[in-house]
Amino acid sequence: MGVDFSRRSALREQYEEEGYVIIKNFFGSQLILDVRAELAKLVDQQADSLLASGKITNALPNEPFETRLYRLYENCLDSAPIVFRRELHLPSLFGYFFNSDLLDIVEAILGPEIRLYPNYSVRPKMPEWEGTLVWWHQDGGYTRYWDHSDEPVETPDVENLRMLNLWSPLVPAREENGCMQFVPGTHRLGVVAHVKRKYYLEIVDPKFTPLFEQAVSIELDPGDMVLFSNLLFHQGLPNRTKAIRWNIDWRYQDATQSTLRRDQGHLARSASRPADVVRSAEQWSKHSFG
Ligand SMILES: O=C(O)CCC(=O)C(=O)O
Repeated sequence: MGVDFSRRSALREQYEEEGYVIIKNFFGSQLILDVRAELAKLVDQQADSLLASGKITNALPNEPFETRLYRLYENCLDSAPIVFRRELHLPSLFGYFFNSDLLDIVEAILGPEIRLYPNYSVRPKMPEWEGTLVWWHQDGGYTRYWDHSDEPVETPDVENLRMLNLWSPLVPAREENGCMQFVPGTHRLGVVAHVKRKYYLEIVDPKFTPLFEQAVSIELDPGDMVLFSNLLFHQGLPNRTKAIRWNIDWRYQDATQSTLRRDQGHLARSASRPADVVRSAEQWSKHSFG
């Protein structure tokens, strides 16, 4: 495909203005099928362990990808996985995380030294469960207050992180099944205070809450993606359907900076350390989370 220089500049301008930019039809249908097939194997493993623990008696092998994990856990949603992370060193995900057309766009925004930040997830957003309700927040809020421990820890320098978030659905994401919402332009506000909720952080300062009325729903189809700032106010709506809203989200960072974490991520582009760049699906599947 390839994204030419003037298109990359236009995307960058829109990203800087609004704090996000949507790109439709970016990932191909075969890649999406491959990812879904590999994730279906993770769901098989979940079914096996539920069977082994006696929590279910039927592994529902014929249930579709869109519903199986939910049906497996519907009587014990509290123990359902909220995200997959360590499991994501799957060959197909190389096609998302290290996609060279995507990295060209990322390079236009972050510069030539790029790492995949050590925070990449697949979220099976379940119907009707508070554990998958992501309140209004900035990702920078997590980096500052609550990223690598159970308790909030104040981390300085978050505003200076040159970081870019990506989100792409594996099923159509609509308001009804819990698509994300953004408040355009809020990436200019710096990192604001967040409070800790049971599962997530939330922005509750009345100085900022009127901004939520300007929320835009980010409805996307598989293959589409949205790039957004780690400072943009965003939330995930409740999933009011009976199916799972599966998505992938991941982040890139200027690799010359500190991750502000113990984990160092994985190099995606580098002129200074070319030997450390992840170059193939096979290599990716041999690495581990971190
Ligand atoms: O997927 C969602 O509903 C929310 C995801 C999110 O907040 C993020 O990717 O930063």
